[in-house]
Amino acid sequence: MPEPTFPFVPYNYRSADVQAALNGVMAFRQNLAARRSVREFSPEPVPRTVIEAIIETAATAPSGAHKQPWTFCAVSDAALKTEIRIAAEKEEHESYNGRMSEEWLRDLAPIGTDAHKPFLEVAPWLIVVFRQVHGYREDGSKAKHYYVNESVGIACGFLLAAIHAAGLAALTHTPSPMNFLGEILGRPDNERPFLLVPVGYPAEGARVPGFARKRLDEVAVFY
Ligand code: IYR
Repeated sequence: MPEPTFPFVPYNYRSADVQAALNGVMAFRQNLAARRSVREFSPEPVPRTVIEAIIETAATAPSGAHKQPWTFCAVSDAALKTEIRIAAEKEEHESYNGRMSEEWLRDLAPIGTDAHKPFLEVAPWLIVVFRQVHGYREDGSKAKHYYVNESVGIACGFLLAAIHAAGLAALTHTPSPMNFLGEILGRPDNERPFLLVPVGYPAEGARVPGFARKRLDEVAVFY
């Protein structure tokens, strides 16, 4: 290995023993397994401090060459949420009425989604995650970013886990196409919308599809 130029610091994070490892991962698994995508939100406000802590957690994700190629836009402003809803529903309407294949519509039928997206106005926060296709140096020149989709995807996983840890619910929403998000939020030209995540408490009486997850033997192969 070449001599690193970063100042290196000691790192000795580890479980005490196998039992502690199992206890740790089982508790984490049980907690994460209770996370569900929610489409019916309560309008109950969520303090900005909670959203800040959630975003700080997401931003601990690893990234290509540690470029941290993400921007998290947290929207609670009602007028902006309305603007986003109107633009999203316009695109979704086109999608559900012609752009999506028959197979796609059949696959979504069990979940019961349609072009109607009230949660974009009802949820107290919309976190819009942008991926930075490149960065800008102080002098305005372009800086390369690496593995942007992988990095931002991992950060979004951390984001969803943090939202759940805060006792809140979220939806991974991808209106398509979603260029309108950069326009409405006035984002710079190096940013592309990646994911739209409404955050809040589930509405009273909210329900989610009663589906099961794949078992270990269906998702893992050991060699
Ligand atoms: N983006 C659309 C359609 C949609 C697509 C998939 I794949 C889903 O898992 C759910 C919805 C919408 O949000 O309705």
